[in-house]
Amino acid sequence: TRRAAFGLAAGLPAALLAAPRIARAAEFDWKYGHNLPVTHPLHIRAQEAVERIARESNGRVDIKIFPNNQLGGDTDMLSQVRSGGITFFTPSALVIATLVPVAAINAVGFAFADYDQVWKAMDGGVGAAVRQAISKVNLHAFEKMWDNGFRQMTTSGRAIDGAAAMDGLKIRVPVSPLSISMFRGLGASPASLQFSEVYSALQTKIVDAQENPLPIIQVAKLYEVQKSCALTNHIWDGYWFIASGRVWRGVPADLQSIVSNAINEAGLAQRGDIAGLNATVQADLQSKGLAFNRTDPDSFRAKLRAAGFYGEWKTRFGDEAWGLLETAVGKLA
Ligand code: X2X
Repeated sequence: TRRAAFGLAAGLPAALLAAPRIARAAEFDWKYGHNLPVTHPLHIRAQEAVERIARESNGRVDIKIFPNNQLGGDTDMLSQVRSGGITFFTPSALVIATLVPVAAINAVGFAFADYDQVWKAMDGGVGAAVRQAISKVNLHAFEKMWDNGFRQMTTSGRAIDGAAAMDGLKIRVPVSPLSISMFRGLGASPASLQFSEVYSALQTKIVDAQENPLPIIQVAKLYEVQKSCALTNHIWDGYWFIASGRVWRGVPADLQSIVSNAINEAGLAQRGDIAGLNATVQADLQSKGLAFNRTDPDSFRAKLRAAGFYGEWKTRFGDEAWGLLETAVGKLA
């Protein structure tokens, strides 16, 4: 909401005069909601960006962060950012795909071999196509995608040692048609739940398994309710930093560039944080009792191919988007 700035009233205590951000209302007073604990690099770097934006805008922009699903789960925050109830949200590609189907293109099973391929695609043609599609539903996506990570599978039951172990596995996946299709293709029994419900669903054994990048398993303490982790790297997932299109269009160009620069640069720093964590997080989770095993991606890929997964999603995404992905990663289907 845009508020008129008012001058400092005479007689305010000196402490308030010394802290103009507190003493006067900002011209732009915005809310940003996300689904992660405050210990995750996404929150930490977003917090830095918010402080930088306040500073560089001389207090004209005040963004308040609501972390950890305080405003509701992903589905709720997605509708709030569409209605303008909140100004910013960071949905995973999987989640925004419920609204913008092509946004799930980066999550095609076993598409990316490594981060070089990921950032080449997401900072290049694939990311540009997705942002274009996001703009059509009246949302603004900032240019640099933030890292969630390569997703790994954990379970409280027997270790997932290969694709055969997927048969009948009760596994939580995000609210994502692609995830449901992929895990059905692997023979599992997937259930869509918002992230806000995952810990308790695992604890009460509503589901036995879940899949997420290791930094999330760490900060959300999922190791407390899971026994083993299969390093599958089955999906690379990232977060789009999005703004309400209506609000964004009303922001003067000078402030747009302050906000965009701060958010995009924070996103690049956040990618570096996840890269750093990727080097240490497995040892930390092991020390907390989570057992790890490697898996052979070929057994999973073969099962997906046999289930028609690649053919189906090539059709659903369309030749153009699929072609952009294949430009980055090589032939898929
Ligand atoms: O819900 C999840 O699993 C998470 C945290 O990875 C997403 O935001 C998709």
